[in-house]
Amino acid sequence: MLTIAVSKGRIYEEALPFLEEAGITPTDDPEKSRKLILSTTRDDVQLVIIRATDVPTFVEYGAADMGIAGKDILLEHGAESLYEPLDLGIAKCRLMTAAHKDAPVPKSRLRVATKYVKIAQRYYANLGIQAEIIKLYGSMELAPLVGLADCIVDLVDTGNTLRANNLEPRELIMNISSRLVVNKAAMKMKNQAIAALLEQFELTLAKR
Ligand code: PRT
Ligand code: MG
Repeated sequence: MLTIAVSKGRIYEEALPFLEEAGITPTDDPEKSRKLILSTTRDDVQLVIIRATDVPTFVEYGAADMGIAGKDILLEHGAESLYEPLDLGIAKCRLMTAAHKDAPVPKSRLRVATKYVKIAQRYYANLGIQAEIIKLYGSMELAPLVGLADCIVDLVDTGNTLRANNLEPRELIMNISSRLVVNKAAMKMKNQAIAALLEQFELTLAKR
């Protein structure tokens, strides 16, 4: 049995065509079902539906053989222990800094609100900027509006969320897309099955 970890929402929706071309069609819709393990039209493949941030953990420990996760999540998790054989080019966005339109240049240490603590720390350290990183779990956009932070580090797609909150994008930290990750032991033990899937995914990518 091959277990693939995916999160609900945008990653699942965009990953579905890849899975379907490999003959993997889930027998339930995760948006409607409460099941966390979904069987598929292939007896040898099941999906586990988990939070996006938990995908690297499940794959790292071998609870899932492979998974699909955003590069943002992988970098923040520190996914050195995983193989990352494929950029699926889905769920694309940009990791950016953003601030209020008329934000003054901070006089002292820059305060940055984000859920990407490690990435932000590395980013500002590389620039030689002293920054205090404040960990939030959501609604980052609120932080500059209420004086919690000078700026935020967050994902931007259309920019609508920033605009709706009178914030503007500033610096691009990196372009983000979702990657296929594979557990290292599974890569050896289930090599045939995984290699066949990878090949199928590559074919799907090549057709795009
Ligand atoms: O929602 P939940 O708390 O369960 O988990 P999650 O937020 O980690 O999952 P989800 O499904 O929202 O995102 C999963 C992955 O999708 C992320 O890890 C990214 O790799 C990728 N992705 C692509 C995005 C976006 N685009 C995106 N726009 N993830 C989040 N957003 C959010 C962003 O954080 C901001 O709040 O959308 C808002 C900005 O969008 P625009 O269009 O208004 O700019
Ligand atoms: Mg979300």
